[in-house]
Amino acid sequence: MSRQIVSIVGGKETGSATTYPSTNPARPGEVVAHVGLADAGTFAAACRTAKEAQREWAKVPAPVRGRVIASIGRLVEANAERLAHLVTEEIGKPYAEALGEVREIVDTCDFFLGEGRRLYGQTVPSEMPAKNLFTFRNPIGVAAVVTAGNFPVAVPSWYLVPALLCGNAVVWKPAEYAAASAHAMYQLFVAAGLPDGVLNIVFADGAATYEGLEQALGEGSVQKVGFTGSSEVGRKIGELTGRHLQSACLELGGKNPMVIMPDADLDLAVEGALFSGFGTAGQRCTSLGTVIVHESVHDEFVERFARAVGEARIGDPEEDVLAGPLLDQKFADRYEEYLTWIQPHHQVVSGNIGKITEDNPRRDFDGDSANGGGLYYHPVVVDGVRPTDRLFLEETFGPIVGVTTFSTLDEAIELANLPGYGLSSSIYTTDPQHAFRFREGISAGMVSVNNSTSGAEAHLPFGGNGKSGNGSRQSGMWVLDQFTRWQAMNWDHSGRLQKAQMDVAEI
Ligand code: UN1
Repeated sequence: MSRQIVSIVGGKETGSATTYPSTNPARPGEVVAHVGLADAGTFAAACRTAKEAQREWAKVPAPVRGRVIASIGRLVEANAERLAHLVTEEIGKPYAEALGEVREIVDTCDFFLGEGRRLYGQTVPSEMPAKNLFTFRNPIGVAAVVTAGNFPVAVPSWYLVPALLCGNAVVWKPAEYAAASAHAMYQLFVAAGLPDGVLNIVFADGAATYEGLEQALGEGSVQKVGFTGSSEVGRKIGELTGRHLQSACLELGGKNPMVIMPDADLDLAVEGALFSGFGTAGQRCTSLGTVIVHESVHDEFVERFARAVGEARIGDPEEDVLAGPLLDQKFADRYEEYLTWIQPHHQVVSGNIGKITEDNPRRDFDGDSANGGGLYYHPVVVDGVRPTDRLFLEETFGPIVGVTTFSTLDEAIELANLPGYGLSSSIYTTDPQHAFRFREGISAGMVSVNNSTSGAEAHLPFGGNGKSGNGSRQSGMWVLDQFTRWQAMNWDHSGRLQKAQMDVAEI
């Protein structure tokens, strides 16, 4: 049954200029929600409304705001299955993963609810007698949060929960193709007791969002932009925010490497590569891009990996499958473009490529492949990838993994850093020396040893360097620095004017 949804600003539904159909990628003819899209003016107005509401919200004591976060966590937990089924229906994420994604919102709330009773500042010694120095964390004001649809609820919660806890108001612009999931999560958040205007949801296309953001930044009603999406758009958001002397928290793409040492447990490595490369149909920013395997174990690894990929269950995301369909038609179109990057010097070792149809079938496939069917694609492993290939250098958001070889660990690290992203990475080895040398040399924000490139836990710093972001971190206690600004206070009770650097106490 399809729904009609529109933006909600200051607790009120707004009108919309156009409508976007968010469809079920397993059955593209099926509309999950008709989404009313707002214009740039509505986006900017939402930021002004948020600015008003923020003043009162900031006055609510942080422990009380923490209790609201606790209620959000409980409400999400109580509605976890309903929300997860909606995520599966709208973006085709396998149900077990969707439930895990909802779990990640609860984890984030669990982590931050206690922060309401901490949110520590410091007392700092002064260089002068009878003078006290303090630091305080102040809310920044309004955060505009623009999120992707591959994690339509968990990743937004990484921004929303700490931003709200710290006393900020939020204008959230979710991806249109995941709007119903976002809308359902929004309703749970506000039902937990957020005053009107503190959290606003605006559905808009990219151009209206950019224009609205520009206006809001110009009017001084946005102090932080949180953005998860492509490196290309992230660069534009970073430039726009910088022009207005505000900062952006950018979580962008990845070309995440997995290094397999000759001493690795190959069974474990195959399992890790399979999940990293093809879980979520390869559509995580942490998905595996290239396997960099030692030349001595290359043949054996590739043979086992190709077999595992061939046997993996792809199909109906409500079932127990490794991957369902791609997120949306626009991602399927882009993925078809990535397939054209396959060169004559490459060997496709996984079998068929392209969309799974009756004419291009896959064994054990249990999705709908008839009449154009769902957006299901063959998982692809490409061997013989060279460091100069597009397939090696650029992010391919979808089920395609490259394989290349190395002879020394230094060479592997150099290859792993070459594409210039720096989000996640992984090494399979039984030698701790190798693991630590890799950790030191890799430019990624996240390093796994004997585990997948994807699947970070919600209380660690999540984020990347280089083309993967501007060094900001999206989760755990580190995110508090995104949503608060430090204020320093000095209090002189000596009864005279003591001048810093000039009146230095003698021993
Ligand atoms: C993303 O794809 O934007 O670490 C985030 C992971 C997930 C989050 C991915 N917890 O793979």
